[in-house]
Amino acid sequence: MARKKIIAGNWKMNMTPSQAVELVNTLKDLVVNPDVDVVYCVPAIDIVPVVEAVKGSDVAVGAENFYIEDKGAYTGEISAPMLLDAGVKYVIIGHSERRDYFKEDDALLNKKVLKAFASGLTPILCCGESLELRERNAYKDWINLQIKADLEGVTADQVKTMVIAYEPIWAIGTGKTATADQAQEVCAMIRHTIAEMYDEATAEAVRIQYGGSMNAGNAAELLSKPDIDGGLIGGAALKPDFGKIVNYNK
Ligand code: 3PY
Repeated sequence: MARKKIIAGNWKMNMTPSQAVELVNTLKDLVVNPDVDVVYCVPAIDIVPVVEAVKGSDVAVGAENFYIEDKGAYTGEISAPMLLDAGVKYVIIGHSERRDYFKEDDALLNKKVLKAFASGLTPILCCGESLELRERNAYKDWINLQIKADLEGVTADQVKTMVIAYEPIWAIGTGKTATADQAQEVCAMIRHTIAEMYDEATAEAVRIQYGGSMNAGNAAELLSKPDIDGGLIGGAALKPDFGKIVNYNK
């Protein structure tokens, strides 16, 4: 069965609650495309108003992060049951900004992936290489190591439902985008790795996004590639342009 495209905005640390509602209202009629699943991954404080604002539409809401315990003395953290109760469906895990600034390593990210599944959240698991790794042609091994470590103990049935986002770090917030061929090469490699770890049916089912300066100008070409099943969108998710990305095939 053909994989349905999934376009998710990663708002990062942008949008106050009132700005968030304004943005959702601006985008309301622009993000309608029956061929695409649309997700807004928003800061924790925006979750409740954004869930309210998307009511009646097909847009799902995601979190940008969570912690692996259900509750307790973890000042500043937010748990899976809290997210679920607020109406969240997806959660970004392992964005390079969290790996880098917040020192989240593969051991923790693997626990987050397992916890997300155990709780009923769908992970959007990010992976990707630095410029240095790309330039010395070590990026494929690096990404495969990330995937294998982050998915340890995850079942084939779970992988079939999740999203993996390939985001080369050198293309994040830099305005540089991987070419469609570069992005396709890595997304195909990730699918091949999933086939080796699980089986062909799992590899065929898992949705793999490209992320890293995807915008209204380059989305159609990136999304025409056979192994690119969607996008994780940074800056362009905060503008009406997001609607053009969602409607890349119109
Ligand atoms: C970007 O496009 O900058 C992103 O990091 C998306 O997650």
